[in-house]
Amino acid sequence: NVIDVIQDNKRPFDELMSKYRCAIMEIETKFKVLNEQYLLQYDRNPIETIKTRLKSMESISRKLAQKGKSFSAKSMEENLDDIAGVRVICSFQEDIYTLAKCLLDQDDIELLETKDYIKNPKPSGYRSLHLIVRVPIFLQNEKCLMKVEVQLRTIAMDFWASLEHKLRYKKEIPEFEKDSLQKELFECAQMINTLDQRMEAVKNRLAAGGQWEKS
Ligand code: 0O2
Repeated sequence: NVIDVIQDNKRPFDELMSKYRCAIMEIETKFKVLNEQYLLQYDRNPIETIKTRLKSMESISRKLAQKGKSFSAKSMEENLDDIAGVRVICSFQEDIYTLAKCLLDQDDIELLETKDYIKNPKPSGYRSLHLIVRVPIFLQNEKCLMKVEVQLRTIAMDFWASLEHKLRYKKEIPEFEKDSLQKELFECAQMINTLDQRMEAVKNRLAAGGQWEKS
């Protein structure tokens, strides 16, 4: 029982979760700094919002059990990559790749894994760029390297994902209705991708217009 394990020896769990909270702060600040600099250079913000979350103990224990791993602080650190999560909601698809590159070019960031669900969407229709990175955090007497899952997506992709997430976790929907809703959401994902590309094209035309005025 998870509650018993934590209550027997709470300290290692508290310390580990605190380190993940610090790692989230580090990554969030890096993106805020990039947003600030981009604004000066290009006169617009590439980031709409940043959402952060620490995985709940309930969800951590469920995931470890699914993987056949024991529940302990050490096991959490070794077997899970997404305890700390930072979701960066961008204006355009192009911003996603620009921001990812800027983050990964920083010399204290180590890339562990990339999952590009924009170039290769999931069968559900899900699109986002996922990066598993390691970032250092500096405590009073130690430096720790912590894993963080960064999800980068456009506003439109986020709009789709939040509704699809609700569908997956709503247990009272009958199976036949779930299938048809999944199909509908898959088609919406295609439309959203088309929309993202058209908006990107409009943005590029507007940017080109700016150059015409100057010349
Ligand atoms: P939460 O509450 O967002 O944390 P993993 O499950 O991480 O071991 P997987 O499936 O390879 O292995 O990870 P992946 O593909 O990187 O996806 C993990 C996270 O991406 C999910 O976290 C969701 O946040 C998001 N995601 C992936 N696929 C979908 C999808 O089809 N629809 C939506 N809405 N989100 C998706 P969690 O743990 O499911 O939940």
